[in-house]
Amino acid sequence: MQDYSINQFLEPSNTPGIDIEICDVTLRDGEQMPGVVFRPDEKLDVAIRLDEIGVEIIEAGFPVVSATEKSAVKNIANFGLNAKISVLSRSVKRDVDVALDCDVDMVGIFIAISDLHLAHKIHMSCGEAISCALDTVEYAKDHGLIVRFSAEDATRTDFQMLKSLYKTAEEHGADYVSIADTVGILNPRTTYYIVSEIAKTVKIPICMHCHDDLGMAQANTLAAAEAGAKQLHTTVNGIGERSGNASLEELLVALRVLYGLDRYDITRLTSLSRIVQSYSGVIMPNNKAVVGENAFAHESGIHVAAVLEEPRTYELYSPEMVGGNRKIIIGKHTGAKALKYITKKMGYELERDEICLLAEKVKRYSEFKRPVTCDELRELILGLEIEIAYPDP
Ligand code: HCA
Repeated sequence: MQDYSINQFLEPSNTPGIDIEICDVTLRDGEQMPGVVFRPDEKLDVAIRLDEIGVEIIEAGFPVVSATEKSAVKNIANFGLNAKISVLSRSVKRDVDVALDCDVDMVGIFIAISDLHLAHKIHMSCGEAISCALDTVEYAKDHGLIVRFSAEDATRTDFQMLKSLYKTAEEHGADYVSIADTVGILNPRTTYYIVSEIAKTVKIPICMHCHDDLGMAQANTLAAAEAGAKQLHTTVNGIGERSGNASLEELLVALRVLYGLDRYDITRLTSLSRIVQSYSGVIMPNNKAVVGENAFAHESGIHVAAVLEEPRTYELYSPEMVGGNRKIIIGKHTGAKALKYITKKMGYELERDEICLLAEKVKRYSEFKRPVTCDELRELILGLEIEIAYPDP
């Protein structure tokens, strides 16, 4: 495959080596997006596809939510995937028992000790909350589970308290500590600082779970990786609570293009995105990176002419790399070179003056505020005047 990564800034000092694993939470946090429900067969299909990409951990659900959820998780856990299967658990032993019934490898046990959450959600003192969490961590460890201990709302929790909580969780057997930026308050700089400081506090690996309320989930997740976070949380298409989570496809492509990490099969990303759009009903905007309809679409005459000669002029990475397609759009900005190329592909050999005439017609029709379709272009080539209704205002 063609190397698309021509980047003068990719010096080792600018892009430190990173050692990460992905924990995809589409089937848990993704499904918490209002209105999203995955059927058990859909959950299994998504889990298989995540496994084919090479995602190391799949958070398959929150099994205490319902009997159907529990059986869907159990089915995934017993399907024989390479990925470790994890579930979310509150800091109560009953949730761990349900996780054990599901035959999962790992459990993410969470508690919030930010003042806001203690006062207005869990209605406990900080000491009580910590003691519930630690008991649950110990219980899960005693029952053979890999334990990720997560401080929910970590990024609005007093930092000394947070560090001491992580240290204590490590002493109680947690295998990972997890930073949940539950309301997406971080930016890359603060993320880097927090992860670096926590890395000085605990020896066990750190996980980063980012939300996108300020549109920085993706950048923050990368900053966490640069600061030494091991486990990065993602969802397909970035779906999740409110504005969602860091998106799997954007993260894996950034890791590939900027950090040279090539162990994931990212050619499967576009098809996975389409499947999740269909199962979730959450349709991606055209300009979504990597998987949006426009990710490799070109209309401007200048761009198309260059892309036809050398795609890297206007594509950072190739559509093939992520299982997508390049599209040349015919519209207001279309130039002669693009029309020559397209009409040739359609089987026409047009002279220069015919191309110029066609370009004028295309510009006129594009005033209807949408691209000209191939059928319409054919009719224009044949010299027919075609009827196009103006779209409703
Ligand atoms: C939630 C919980 C969580 C947990 C994150 C984690 C969050 O809000 O439902 O497992 O680390 O964002 O705080 O998703």
